[in-house]
Amino acid sequence: VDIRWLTESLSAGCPLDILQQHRLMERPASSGDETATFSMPIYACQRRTTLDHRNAVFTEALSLLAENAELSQDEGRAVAFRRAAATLKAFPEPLTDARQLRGCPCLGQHSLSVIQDILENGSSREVEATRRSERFKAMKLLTAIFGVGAKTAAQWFQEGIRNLPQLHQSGRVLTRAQQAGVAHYDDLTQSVTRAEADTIGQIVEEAVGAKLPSARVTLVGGFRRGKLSGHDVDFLITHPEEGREEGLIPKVVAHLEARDFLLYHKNNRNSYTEASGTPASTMDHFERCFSIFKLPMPEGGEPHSRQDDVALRRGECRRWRAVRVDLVVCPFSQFAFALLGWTGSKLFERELRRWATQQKNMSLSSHALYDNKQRKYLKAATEEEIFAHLSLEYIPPSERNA
Ligand code: DCT
Ligand code: MG
Repeated sequence: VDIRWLTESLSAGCPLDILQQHRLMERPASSGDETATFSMPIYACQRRTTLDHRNAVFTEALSLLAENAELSQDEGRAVAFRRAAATLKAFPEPLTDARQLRGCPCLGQHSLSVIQDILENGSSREVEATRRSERFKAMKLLTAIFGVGAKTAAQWFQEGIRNLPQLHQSGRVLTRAQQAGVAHYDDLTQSVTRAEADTIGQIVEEAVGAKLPSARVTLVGGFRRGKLSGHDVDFLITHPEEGREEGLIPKVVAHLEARDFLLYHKNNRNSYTEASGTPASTMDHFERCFSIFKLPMPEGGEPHSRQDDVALRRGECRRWRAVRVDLVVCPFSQFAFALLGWTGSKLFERELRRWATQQKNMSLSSHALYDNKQRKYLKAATEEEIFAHLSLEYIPPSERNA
């Protein structure tokens, strides 16, 4: 440990537990080389990652390879590329020389060779070949249909389906979700703006307030992290008197349907109990509604989507757009865990769980935190308390964009 840094940190009031985690940093090799100056904690949940960073060209390349691995259902490879991208998102200066990365974690041979290629040639041959590949393009297009995952898309690709007209011609029987996904494809592949998310927030608050006064609605997901656009809008709903929130989803859905705000919905009931075991799984079990909203567009506003341009040229006047919305209801005692779990980013969440397991012998989920050593659940009323249980420095939502 660097004694000067330790003394400064202690006198600045930094708790010892948080200091100990800094021992879990990659140290730059002492080579006397001026470029090797930076050290970075290993787990993304130990770092502050804002939306604006200095190395978009590298993070976009690595994210594309991660996406390609996800589409090939190669989770291990996908996570490796996601972690490498996250390291570069947290890197404080523009990268001009790979030697700057000495002391940075989660950069394997493969990621480093992609970075080196970009540094030398302005782009990576592997990334550009992937971007152009027929399989990648088709898989991206097909998985962009709501209700279609990588497994289904791979099967369709195998059968020669590359696009929506071919899917239509194939005569495949689609699920109800996929039918809605195809019907609203153009709208749902356009990103949702913050203003649209706020309008939907007002609609949801009105519906929830009508069915359960004093219930609280919180915007979560990417928008809570400060993103200006997203692929959907996520809301977490709770009520301070535990138990009052039970069965809320069907009532809210009926209220929204009566006002013509829903194009599609599927409700899931809450299936979580503490007795069902320690919270190891990444899926949560909350009462939940996956939906497609019919969002009215402001009078005189610009047409939002391509489909709208088409509709307008046809002389039709469509004054709404489709938007994916997730409603999640949680018991009040689980609110802090659900808030932390539903704020993301996905990698930040994965890293929190990995930290909990590997460094603290605990299991973290969107429902609870279980201490395997003490064999008990650790309660928390706020996200700050969860970070404290995990001996992590508190990271606000805007800095969880790993
Ligand atoms: N989540 C997670 N693990 C998953 C899926 C979701 O931890 N496998 C959490 C993290 C984010 C939150 O749920 C909402 O998920 P998304 O809407 O998919 O992510 P987002 O960050 O809101 O991204 P976008 O802005 O594109 O909606
Ligand atoms: Mg989201």
